[in-house]
Amino acid sequence: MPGIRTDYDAIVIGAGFSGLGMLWRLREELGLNVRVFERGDDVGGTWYWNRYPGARCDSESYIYCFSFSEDLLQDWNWSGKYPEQPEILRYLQHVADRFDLRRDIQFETRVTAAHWDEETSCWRVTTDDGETATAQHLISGIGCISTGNIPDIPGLESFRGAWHHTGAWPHEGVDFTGKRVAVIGTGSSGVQSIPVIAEQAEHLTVFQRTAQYTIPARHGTVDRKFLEEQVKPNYAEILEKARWSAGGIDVDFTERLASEVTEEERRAIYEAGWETGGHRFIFGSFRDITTDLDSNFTASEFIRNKIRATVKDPAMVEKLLPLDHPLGSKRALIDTNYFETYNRDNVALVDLKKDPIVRITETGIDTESEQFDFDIIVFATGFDAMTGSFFRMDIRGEGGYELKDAWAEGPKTYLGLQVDRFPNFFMITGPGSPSVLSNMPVSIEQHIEWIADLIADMRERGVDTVQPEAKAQADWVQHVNDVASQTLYMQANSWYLGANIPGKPRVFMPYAGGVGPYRQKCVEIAEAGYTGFDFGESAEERLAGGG
Ligand code: NA7
Repeated sequence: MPGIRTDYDAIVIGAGFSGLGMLWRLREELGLNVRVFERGDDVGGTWYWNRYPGARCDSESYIYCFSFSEDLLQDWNWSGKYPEQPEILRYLQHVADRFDLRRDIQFETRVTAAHWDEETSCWRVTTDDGETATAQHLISGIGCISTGNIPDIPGLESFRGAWHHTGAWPHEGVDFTGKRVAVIGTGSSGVQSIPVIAEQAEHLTVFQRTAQYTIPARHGTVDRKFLEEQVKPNYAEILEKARWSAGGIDVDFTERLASEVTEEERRAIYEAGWETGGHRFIFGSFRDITTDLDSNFTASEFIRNKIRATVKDPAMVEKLLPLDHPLGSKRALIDTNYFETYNRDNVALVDLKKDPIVRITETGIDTESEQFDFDIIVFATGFDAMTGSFFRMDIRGEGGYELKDAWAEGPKTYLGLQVDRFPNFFMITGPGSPSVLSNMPVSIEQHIEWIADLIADMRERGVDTVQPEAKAQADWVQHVNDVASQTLYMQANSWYLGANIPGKPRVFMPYAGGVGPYRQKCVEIAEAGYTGFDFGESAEERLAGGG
């Protein structure tokens, strides 16, 4: 080891999928001394905080897992087709216990600042208990959607009822029985929680800003036969396929084009996809619905017709029809009984585009034209995604350069992994990588392995520091923008673009080039000796230079 004396070889922030996997790899494969700081009192990350009713993952359960242990893959049995939040949390707790990870995790400890110390080439990390620890490497496993967005609506502090954000849900749960409830927001969290809350509450009013496309998940218990006969014996191949796929799952995008079939054939294919449910509706129907507006229109219109056929009240249908953006330009949603819920007598829907919220009062919510009384308000209003959680920490690189300033025009990274002038700072699924456009564990593990390999390489070379070259970073940022500009993602106001946060720069943050192509680039860069990365001097070079 070069001559750096620190408390730890690496400090990892967060004990979700990313932090747990990173800790395991650095400790078990590289033998490093690692400390994880986690603000919660247990592992889980996203799945620790998002405990709202109906919370579950949209990836199918068999593919939502770590792959580093074949025994773990074989032993763990999911019970649902999609993994539900309580079970994902149990899975991550199991991983922490099984691999004895807790002993290196300090819970209930929030990282408040991390400053690069040029004198000693290490990170000084300050936590909310007032302690400071040093480490050669700083690795963020803080997640992409972990800082809740509570809109700045006047009067919230005066509300006498209870209010909750889906991403910071009370651990003891919320009893909606006999209550008048408001849900603001119809993204993934709203679409998942609205049907469940509607069943419990006396009355539910949904406040919708953007009408959504959502596809039935066809959730149910896991298909044991499929799991035992097709998945377990073939796990390695399935995961390898996922690693090189577009979205980090083992399902290929069909090559069929919507423009090449008759209307009748198209409808039959959409119907079959609708019956299968989930994201396979998109992957399995036509390749061009994600790239070509005319083809996309056929799928969008198919879903609008499903809404028209499902929802009985024509006035409700009007509000629920997504007309202002194409399918897939915001995050594709999957649901259980979402549109059906609007047929219930105890559910009302407010279209905020026509009747915006003016204020929150002591007793409820006032829109421009109506006053509503509520006992509970649920904010399903999403997150300051991808960058918000970084900005909650005071991160400073060389010369005290603040990450906030480096990213003032939107996040700038090389490969979503590192930032110029922030040596030895790594991000797992940072902006500029496929991250939120993929099945997260696959992208997370790719970064974990890649970061660990790079650190191992540095140790072999005997160098202390690594950071991206400014030009390599600028080129990558340009490439991320170029790829995004060719997609339909630019056609909607989405959190991918920062559009949900007032004042946030409008920059498409994840990399839309696909998990497999992205992985290929990362492999090529590593194999070529980490092109675009600038390594500090080795101990030998320093000695030769008299330093
Ligand atoms: P999302 O997908 O960001 O959804 C947030 C919802 O809240 C969405 O319908 C927003 O409308 C709405 N919203 C946001 N701000 C406001 C204000 N000020 N007033 C009214 N409505 C508002 O967050 P989720 O938690 O549902 O999902 C996040 C991710 O978690 C999800 O994509 C998965 O990756 C898992 P908008 O569409 O912006 O008009």
